Amino acid sequence: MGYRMAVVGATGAVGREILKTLAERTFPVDRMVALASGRSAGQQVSFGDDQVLTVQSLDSFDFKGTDLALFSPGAAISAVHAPRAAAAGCVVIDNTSQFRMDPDVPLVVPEVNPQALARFKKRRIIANPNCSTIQMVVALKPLHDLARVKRVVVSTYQAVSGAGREAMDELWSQTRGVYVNETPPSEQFTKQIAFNCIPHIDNFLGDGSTREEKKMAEETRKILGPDIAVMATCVRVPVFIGHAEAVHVEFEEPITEQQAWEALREAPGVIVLDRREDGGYATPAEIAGEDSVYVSRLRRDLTVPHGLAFWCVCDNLRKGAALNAVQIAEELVAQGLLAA
Ligand code: 11C
Repeated sequence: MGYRMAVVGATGAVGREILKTLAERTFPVDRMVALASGRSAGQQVSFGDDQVLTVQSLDSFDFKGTDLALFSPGAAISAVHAPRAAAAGCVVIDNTSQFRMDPDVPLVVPEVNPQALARFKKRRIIANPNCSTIQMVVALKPLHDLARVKRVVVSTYQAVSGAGREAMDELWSQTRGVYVNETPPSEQFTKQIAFNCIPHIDNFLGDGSTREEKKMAEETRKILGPDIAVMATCVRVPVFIGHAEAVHVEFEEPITEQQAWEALREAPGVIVLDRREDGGYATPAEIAGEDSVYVSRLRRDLTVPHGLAFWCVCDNLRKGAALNAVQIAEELVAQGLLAA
């Protein structure tokens, strides 16, 4: 028995990864429909080893008879079409920022707060967190269970794929252009991304922070605990796939490095790669295509009473987006919340 499914935003970087992940994990699918904006309708995307799907227009698609839709089309499009799908009886897992802070929409990372799923029935929408939040809360959860996280200071090093396929193309063409003295202008980013770092992801807010930084703080509180203080600086770096984060954590209670190591080694979705020697840590180039959150450079932070610092890296398109969405679907099935 399988589900009648749709993937919305099927031609984008995350949409394609969702199709690939569903097939790899043999999610039970009876019928798959690929949807995108009218401009992409007619394109073809592959699903599994043997299916080629012709992309249909989202605008004219009737969600009646679709059990589950995984959305990744951009927040403005989800704002219109996710409630429309839900009203037609479809369960929506939305990968955009549109519904994340809605109190009636659970924001779920299955390794961290699977119990939150039970609240999805009011709107029939479940939100997938931002990629930079997901990897951080997966690593923080086992430590929070041990000693209660009080405050987090995080600096991110975010791959261009977080900004979509055109952004990946821009890094490629600018990098090549620098060598031949013909650097193309920046269209996807506010400054040159090749051989550079840009301390600006998403729009600026009135207090000098950016929306990406605000998302990390608010989403972490919604998922892990309402009292956790988060200060984030989010930076775009010239990496194609794999976000990295330097995370500094202050805890309510004492916690030793040994306790933290052991808890992280046991934690679902986490791989500790931490040898205190040259190369004994994970980097984005090595973990692209992997499912886990890699934790390295774990050490004490002696500048606060109960402090630890670590480095974590994760494939932002997989666990940061597509895989987490598919794991939410799997969790819905496991909890008996998804009728076929
Ligand atoms: C980036 N984290 O790397 C963003 C992408 O709120 O879903 C995901 C934006 C979001 O640019």
